[in-house]
Amino acid sequence: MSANMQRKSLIVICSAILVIVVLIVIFINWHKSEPIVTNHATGQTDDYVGSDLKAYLMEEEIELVNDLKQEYKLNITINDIPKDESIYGIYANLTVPSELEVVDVVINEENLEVGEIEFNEKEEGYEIRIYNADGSPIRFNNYGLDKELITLILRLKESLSKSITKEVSIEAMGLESSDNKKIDYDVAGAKLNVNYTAPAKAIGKRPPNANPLISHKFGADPWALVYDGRVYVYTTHDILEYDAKGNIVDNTYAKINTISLISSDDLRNWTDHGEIKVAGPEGAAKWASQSWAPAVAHKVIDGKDKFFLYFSNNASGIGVLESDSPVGPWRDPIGKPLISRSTPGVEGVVWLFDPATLVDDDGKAYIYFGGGIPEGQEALPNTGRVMQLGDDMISVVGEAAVMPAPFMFESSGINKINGMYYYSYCSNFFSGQRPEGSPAAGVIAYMTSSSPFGPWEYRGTILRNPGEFFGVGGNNHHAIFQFHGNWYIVYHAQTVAKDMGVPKGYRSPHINQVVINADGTIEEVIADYEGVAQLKPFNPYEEVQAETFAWSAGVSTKAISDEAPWQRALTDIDNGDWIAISQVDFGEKGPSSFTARVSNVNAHSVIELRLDAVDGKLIGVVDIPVNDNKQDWVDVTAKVSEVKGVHDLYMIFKGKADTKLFDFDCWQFR
Ligand SMILES: [Ca+2]
Ligand SMILES: [Ca+2]
Repeated sequence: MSANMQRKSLIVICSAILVIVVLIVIFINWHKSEPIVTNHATGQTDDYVGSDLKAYLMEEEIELVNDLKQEYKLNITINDIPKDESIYGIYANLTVPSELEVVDVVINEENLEVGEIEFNEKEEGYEIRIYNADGSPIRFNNYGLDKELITLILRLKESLSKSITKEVSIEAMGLESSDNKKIDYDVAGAKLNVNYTAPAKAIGKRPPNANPLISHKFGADPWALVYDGRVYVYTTHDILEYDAKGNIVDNTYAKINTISLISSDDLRNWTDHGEIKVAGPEGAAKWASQSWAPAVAHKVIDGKDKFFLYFSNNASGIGVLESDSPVGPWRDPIGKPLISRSTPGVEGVVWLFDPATLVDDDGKAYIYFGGGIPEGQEALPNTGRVMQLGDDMISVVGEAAVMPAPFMFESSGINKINGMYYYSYCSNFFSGQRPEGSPAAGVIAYMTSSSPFGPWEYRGTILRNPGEFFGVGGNNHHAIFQFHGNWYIVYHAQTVAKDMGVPKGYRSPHINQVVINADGTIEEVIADYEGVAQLKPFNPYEEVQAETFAWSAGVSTKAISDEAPWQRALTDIDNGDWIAISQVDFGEKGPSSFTARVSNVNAHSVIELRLDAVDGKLIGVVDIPVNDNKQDWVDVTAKVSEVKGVHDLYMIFKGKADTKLFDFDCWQFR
């Protein structure tokens, strides 16, 4: 045979097979269309003409709530009852996942009059039998309609620790007529999914810790500004860098051109104000390519509050932005670096960066900066500088003076404490011998003086390297500030990155308390995850920004105003993500309702309100329907059960899997 003939034969054979298969399928379906009920007692097939007996479950899906008291109702329904038979029993075999138990079976008395219900647990489910003890027939009402026969009440056996997707199904169901004759129902459609999505895992910052301050984004080289009862923490906005294959690589700092800003009035719950666009094509200072290590000063000029943000354009100069508020908007008042290579007195400074500012009691202001090690001068690099700022805060006066800081590396800090000037800095990583009384490698050390320009006396170490406390080292950077009478230090550590498994130079802001001794020395800080105590309870009865929280998992924030990008909403909300607010004071009366403002609802969602833990007591469930005008912000309200006193408040977001559920602007209890 030629190849051509072979191909033709093959086509004929395949076509014949296809025709046979199609005929078989048609034959099977034709027979299927006849309702067939098997009589198990006789083995014969009874044909209930015109009836197609089906049993099903009314519910389509159950989304489990991790609450042992929560009950789930399952209605077993049938479409018809054979009219010519007396029925003496109803039986059903159910498959129920091991996580659930049937706690009760309730007869629907509108449809059914019967005395006895038995339900027994068996392997992977339950057997149910319904009958009258005296052997009389069961009375059915409402012939000809769908009949909800019985309702199963299910509950969780124990708290769920991980996500599940399982099935509840009726394996068999039927009626017992005279002579033990069984009439089976078609149960093919009598199944439903039971789902539970475990809350997402907190990374880096875990309840009840205060450190790191946030975990939904990074933040390095922190600076703290206290204004109007709040602490504003400005940080270098570390962002993950990837190689061509999508792997996270070491932080080069090259892509950082924004400054991240968060604030708090209790040091435990932080509000995300987003990022300040500082350098690069979209930044306020387009001449600059990077924005690292900020310092921010507040000064009243001509009776008006003014804020000045000093930033490092990599290590080649220091710029300044100006604003009327601590959050923005920011503008560049001079359009060039404030401190550059041409500034008098900066010769010999290796790194022209890391500013720190002090506005003195007399209104004069100073800027401290610099770093790096000239060849062979590790013990006394003399690369730190101090300069007086002009009254306008956007100019410098005179010549920069040397800061004689032993083993200086970077990260200048300046404070006035009890009339004394404290200059603090990070020491270098020189591996040779250090004289006794010198700072160790990568620690925050300090000197004091009675004048902003010195002479300076070296006093010791304030904070050792983060590697000693958190098992992940790197550079050390800090700022010290006073708030409500106490002194604190903000610093960074790679704690979130470590928890993510990528300790590659991505840093997170931390806080610990600083104790100033009576003799003016500073007690060495023991850095830890626990951090500082919450300064006051959180008020849930005023409008709270949803971008305010102590702990979170899986969420991020986004600007909701072009003109005011610090006005934000919680976004990237997936099924199982959550936020938690620390020490919420519900008072003695307690709230009756909770309202949330949401938009971009992409799927029917809920917010579970829980106390004290991600699987703690459930006090309310906010139902969030899909709204027609997606972009609009709408208020959704839920009743809440009794709650009094102080609790951590958890908001767990639930809804369709693999969907960004909604955006969340703010909330309030009433
Ligand atoms: Ca998410
Ligand atoms: Ca908001």
